[in-house]
Amino acid sequence: AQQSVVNQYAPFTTQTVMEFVKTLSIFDHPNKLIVKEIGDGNLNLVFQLVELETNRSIIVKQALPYAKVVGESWPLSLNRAKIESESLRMTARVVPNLVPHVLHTDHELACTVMEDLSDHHILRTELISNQHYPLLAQHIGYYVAQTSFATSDFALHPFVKKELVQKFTNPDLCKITEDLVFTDPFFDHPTNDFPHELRHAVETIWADEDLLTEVGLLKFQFLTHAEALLHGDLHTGSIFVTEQSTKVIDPEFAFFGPIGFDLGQFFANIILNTLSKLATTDRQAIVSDLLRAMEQTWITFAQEFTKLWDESNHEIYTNVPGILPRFLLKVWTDAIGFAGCEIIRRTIGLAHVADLDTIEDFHIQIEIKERALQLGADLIKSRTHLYSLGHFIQRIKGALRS
Ligand code: SR1
Ligand code: MG
Repeated sequence: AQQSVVNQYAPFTTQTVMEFVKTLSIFDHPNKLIVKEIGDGNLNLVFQLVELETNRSIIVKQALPYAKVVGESWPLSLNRAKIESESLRMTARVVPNLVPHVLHTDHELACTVMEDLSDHHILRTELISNQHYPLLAQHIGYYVAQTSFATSDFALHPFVKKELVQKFTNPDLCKITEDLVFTDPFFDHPTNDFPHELRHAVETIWADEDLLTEVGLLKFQFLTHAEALLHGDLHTGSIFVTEQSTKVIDPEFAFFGPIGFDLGQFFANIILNTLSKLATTDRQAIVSDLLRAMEQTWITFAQEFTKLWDESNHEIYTNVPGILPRFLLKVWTDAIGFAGCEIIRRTIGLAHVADLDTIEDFHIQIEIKERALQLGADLIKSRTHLYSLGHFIQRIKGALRS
């Protein structure tokens, strides 16, 4: 590879990102590029570069040394760019069709050059406008099963696993989750963001000691259960879709944690979208599709994980029949608890979701947010009793009815 003309970290401008890309021999006509900054996320710069002659395009994603959504007062390590590109390469080994293809990585400049997925749509926006993606659930269940099994102690030599745990130690980004998902929304903290009309419902959460006990326990699981390499931020804004294709993007929060966390975040964001449909008429069919999507995600995950378990011959305990069901039950229970935390934090914490915030009628928005808070708390507290998919779906249906 040619030496970069830009070789010391500075946030890219449209000019410098073009200079950088010219050094990479990706395009045949690098002098005729159109560059746009298209990032709408909370943390990074994202540039799209299109070659005029051929219409070929790529994405350059660069980490900023602070959280863009808050500003320079919230410094963040640039190492997350390395974590993201390493995680994309790692997951591509088992699910090459479900992640964007990485073309180049520059650790010094904290950036990743990757395939442009502009022919795909962001899942969150699609769900808000009632689009249905029939392959989504199978793809996500398969993604989580394959990536988690391959990086777990069930598949890896313990030395290799521990090396990977070190490589994917991601303190700054984990701290964001520890604070924004598991801590701040459950206390009167300045990062929280909710209208005063919700205050009574929020104070009910803060005063609920049983709930705080369970959230505290879930937080310690997140901190200590290094089961497998997670995506770490698997909400519906981290998923790109077309009719046929699903791409999981943005794994900068990747680290070794409890497998149920990725599933729980995905479930929570589907549930938040489902709740938002209460603001629409004629919602029956959409809601059934969303509930089925969650069921299908779990069923695919459990089937694929079981297949990998049965085929594996590395860890002797995979041959002891009682272990897999117990392990899957742990993942399931964790997923429900983590989903509850994610539902609550997306309703009253720092980072909201458009699914709820774009509900036009303010009174309906408040009513739905109250239901979201109650459902989140209920899932957290009753997670060990919701043994089956059926129990879980009934709880959600209850929240939609009450
Ligand atoms: C300061 S970052 C806020 C949120 O955006 C990311 O996508 C994560 O979900 C994080 O919690
Ligand atoms: Mg993100």
